[in-house]
Amino acid sequence: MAERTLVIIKPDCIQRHLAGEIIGRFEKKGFKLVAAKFMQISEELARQVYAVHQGKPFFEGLVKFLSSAPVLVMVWEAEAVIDMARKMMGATFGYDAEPGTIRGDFGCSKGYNLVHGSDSAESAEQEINLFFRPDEIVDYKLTDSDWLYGKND
Ligand code: D4T
Repeated sequence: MAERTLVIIKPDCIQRHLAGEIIGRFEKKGFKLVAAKFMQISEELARQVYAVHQGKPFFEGLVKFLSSAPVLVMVWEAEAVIDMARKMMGATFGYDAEPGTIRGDFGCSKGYNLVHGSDSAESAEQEINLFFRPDEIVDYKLTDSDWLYGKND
């Protein structure tokens, strides 16, 4: 059963010209892009995205960072996409993320981390609803989808 996840290509990733690289990784993995929006996140929306971290010492800095410059917000769809996308992103910060992961390959910061991915089905639903109306999510079939999962049905 396909699930969906919200991915944000964060301000540092856009400024470092890495958006295409990140999109390419998800495309090549086999994920299906079903929604995308290039925008600058308001401080108010950034607070909502990271509401679970409210009160933590890094919260204000995180809100400032996320709302500081444009981002690309996307919804990707695949079976088990939430877990796979987070594995592809790696540990929270580049300085200790494994090589081969997005953060491990492209980041060495302890403050900026290039991408965001939903961490559960519940947060994916909540985060997708923060950025997209249902009619902004496109339902379609990828022509190679029968070859992705190795099933005969
Ligand atoms: P996100 O949510 O951006 O995909 O990152 P993670 O899921 O990998 O990490 P997280 O939820 O633990 O942290 C959310 C966000 O807060 C920033 N952060 C985190 C920070 O600035 N200082 C910190 O000490 C921690 C733990 C980075 C990501």
